[in-house]
Amino acid sequence: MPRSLWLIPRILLAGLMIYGFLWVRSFPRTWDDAPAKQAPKQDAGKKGGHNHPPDHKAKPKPPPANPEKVVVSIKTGATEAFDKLPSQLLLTDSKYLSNLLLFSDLEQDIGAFHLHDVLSNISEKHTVNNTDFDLYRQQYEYWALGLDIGALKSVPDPNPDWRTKGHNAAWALDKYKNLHMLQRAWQYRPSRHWYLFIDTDTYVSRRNLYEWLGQHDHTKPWYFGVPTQNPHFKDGDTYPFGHGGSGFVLSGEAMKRFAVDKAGIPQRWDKRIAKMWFGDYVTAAALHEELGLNITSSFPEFSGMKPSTIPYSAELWCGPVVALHHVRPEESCAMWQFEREREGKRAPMTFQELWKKFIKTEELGEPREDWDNLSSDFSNVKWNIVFKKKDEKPKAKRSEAEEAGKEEPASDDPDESFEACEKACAMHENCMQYSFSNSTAPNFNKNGETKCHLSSSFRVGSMREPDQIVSKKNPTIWRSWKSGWRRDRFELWAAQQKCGE
Ligand SMILES: *[C@@H]1O[C@H](CO)[C@@H](O)[C@H](O)[C@H]1NC(C)=O
Ligand SMILES: *[C@@H]1O[C@H](CO)[C@@H](O)[C@H](O)[C@H]1NC(C)=O
Ligand SMILES: *[C@@H]1O[C@H](CO)[C@@H](O)[C@H](O)[C@H]1NC(C)=O
Ligand SMILES: *[C@@H]1O[C@H](CO)[C@@H](O)[C@H](O)[C@H]1NC(C)=O
Ligand SMILES: CC(=O)N[C@H]1CO[C@H](CO)[C@@H](O)[C@@H]1O
Repeated sequence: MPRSLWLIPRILLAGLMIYGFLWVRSFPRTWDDAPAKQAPKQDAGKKGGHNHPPDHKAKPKPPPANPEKVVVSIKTGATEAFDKLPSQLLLTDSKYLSNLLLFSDLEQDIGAFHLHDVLSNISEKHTVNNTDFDLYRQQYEYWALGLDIGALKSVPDPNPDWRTKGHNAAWALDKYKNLHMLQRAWQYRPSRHWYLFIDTDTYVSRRNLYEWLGQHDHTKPWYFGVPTQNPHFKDGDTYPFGHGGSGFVLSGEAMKRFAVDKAGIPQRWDKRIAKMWFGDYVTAAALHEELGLNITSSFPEFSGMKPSTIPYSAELWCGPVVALHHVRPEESCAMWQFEREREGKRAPMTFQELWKKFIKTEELGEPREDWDNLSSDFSNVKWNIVFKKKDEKPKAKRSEAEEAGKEEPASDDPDESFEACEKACAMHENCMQYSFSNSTAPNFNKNGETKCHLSSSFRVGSMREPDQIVSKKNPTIWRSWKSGWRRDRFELWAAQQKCGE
């Protein structure tokens, strides 16, 4: 063969080697050191979010986690199991059922599915004189006699407190489950890579879950969740906890440390739980005190929201949706259908798509009475706009125009009326929506308590009948809400966003 003919295969081979080298080099970069995205964000929950990388297309993606190595546990209770679990089970693809665990407070079967009673091994000395367990005993009696266990939903919390106002006995019993649930998840499905814990009203996009888990290292101890610090629970409850309904994830390594290296944690903690508030906090406290493990934020992939309550904004617009919360069965169904419609797409389902699918067509031109678009909600802190109230020195950062030395135009006090609040929104160029409460409500930011609440995120919210204010000071006041949107502004903004496929 003439020498010149050898050249072509040589060039091809060299090209192939360079390509292979680049491929190998780029591959582990996001794989090795756990979160591909960012360093742990311990207080992200307080701020309500984090800076999501705006552009996903540049990074090579690690392969998704193997579903065989991912355990999903759903926590329920006997008073709600038959109402709430069936839709979850219907919408779970049969290929994932072998790694699905159901944890409850009564040993039962729903069709072919077994519900494990995770309270069954708690020592009698912690339950016999503990009125929190009255419901547990009653449930068993009802079950043995064939009575309607669902009726026990109305049994009130036997040890009520103003902070847990409105909760029932089933809620009070729930906190004893968490640590036992973790232990049993390992016992029934040991040595898997990932363990996800959710509630019955959590919707999980399986595809996005496996992709997201694939970006993290399961051989390191991880506790992922939506870090929450309930403002009503300050005294002594200092650890941010992963809100259970939003879903929290433990890596195989964290679970091994919990269940094997430090075996017996649930048994050692049982005596402490009566004095603690709720199970999600128990989990965070035990992981911290026993393993030195703190929560890492998985917001907004795990948001604790659903399409109508998601704070649509730049922070999450192009990011993937892994888990939603407070999702009613018919809403889960709509999500499931949507995921099937877009099944062929290469890119993961994003928040932007949820907006287009579920919100874009909503009629939000007119303000709504008895409606709370959640402008002031705790979960909206990051987007809650600090504004100047009348007769007040500016408290916080002011807009660029103001900083440039211009006098703010003389304005009404936004708290004066709904119309004044609407006007205040119009004057803040980032304001996407506003809500007005007829008595002041907290904003969880520097605004303190106001009637007008402005937000730079766009949320639909929901009907909200006037409700009685929960406060020690003035328990007789009723508060009503009215909300409005700047759909024009938001659509303009949305049209300018490019997420990249
Ligand atoms: C409960 O305790 C009994 C006796 O100690 C033990 O045999 C059993 O394995 C335990 N069950 C679970 C699920 O931990
Ligand atoms: C439960 O209370 C009864 C009556 O006060 C007492 O006799 C018994 O010792 C208590 N049991 C436990 C395990 O504390
Ligand atoms: C975990 O959080 C606590 C505060 O709650 C902090 O003191 C501690 O240093 C954190 N530990 C790690 C390993 O980040
Ligand atoms: C707010 O509106 C509700 C419902 O209309 C009413 O019952 C309540 O008295 C009002 N509260 C105040 C402080 O005006
Ligand atoms: C559907 C929904 O999320 N409704 C919420 C509206 O806001 C109030 C107070 O923030 C919540 O209690 C509701 O659950």
